[in-house]
Amino acid sequence: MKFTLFAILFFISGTSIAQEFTLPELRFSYDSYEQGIDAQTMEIHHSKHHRGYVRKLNKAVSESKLEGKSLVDLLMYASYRSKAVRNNSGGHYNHTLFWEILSPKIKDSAPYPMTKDLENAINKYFGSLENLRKELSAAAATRFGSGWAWLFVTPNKELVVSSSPNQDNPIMDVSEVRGIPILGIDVWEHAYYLRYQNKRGDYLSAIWSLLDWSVISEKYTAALKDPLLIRIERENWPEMNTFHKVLAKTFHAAEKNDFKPIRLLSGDLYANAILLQDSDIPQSILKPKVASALIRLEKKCSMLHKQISKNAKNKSIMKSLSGVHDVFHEVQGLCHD
Ligand code: MN3
Repeated sequence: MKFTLFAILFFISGTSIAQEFTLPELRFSYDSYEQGIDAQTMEIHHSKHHRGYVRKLNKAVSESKLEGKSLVDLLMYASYRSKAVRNNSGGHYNHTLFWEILSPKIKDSAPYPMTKDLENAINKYFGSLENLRKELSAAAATRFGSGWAWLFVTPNKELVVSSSPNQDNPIMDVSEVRGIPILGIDVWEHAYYLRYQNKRGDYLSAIWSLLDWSVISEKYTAALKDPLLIRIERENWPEMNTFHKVLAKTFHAAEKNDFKPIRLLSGDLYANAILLQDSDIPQSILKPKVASALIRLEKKCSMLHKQISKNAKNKSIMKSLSGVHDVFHEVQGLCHD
């Protein structure tokens, strides 16, 4: 009886752990992509490399106590994450997208058609599909070392080509221009070395012939409507992110009765409050309430800095710092209304 109870408890806790990331199946067999990529490369890439990213991601997430976070949340704040979380969350996301957009062509049948909307957008931003191919190939070919080439949708709903190092991608806060990828090309050597060796250009032509424009079109339509675009736009506010970092360092220490950080960094905090107040507020939260809260934030930081220059007591510093913290959260609240 006891044993059964233990077995049930074990089973229940076992299922709650099962919230882990898993390796997705490929849509076709490893040998279906032969026209562009050999079966052995597909198999090693999927069953060894991608599986490795998934395994290391689960390990890194558990070590960083980030269980339960979505993959997108891990990517969004990549700059705050450990190297292992950043590399392996990117590795998992990027490869999952990569497998989805590749389809072997069935001989003599029509290629996977593109929607009119995507075709119009490509013509608008690149002139033609051929120009997009050239831009993507150039981005992929000039990416030094390992990385990815991307076609993605920005918060302004533009289509942009970029490349990123390692397993980074445009969702990450480390990217200069951010957005939702709809097409990604793996330019790590493990993606092509067996058949193409050092000829990355030949590999890129092969990938081009495998692209499934129906799937990419679906991804384009979904990206345009995805609330993640608005999140990226609002959080793509470098001055806000820098201010937040300095505030977090000083406020949380002071809460634990350590006033060294704020005494050292009050000038920094004030300087960043000025930069924040002068910065371009993201379009979707551009409202008078936000602008006036930023002015108050700057005044409070100025006052706090003056107090510290006059060597004020911890108690009054805490009071002012809490005031800064409150206004900061007021701004954050206004940003998410
Ligand atoms: Mn790869």
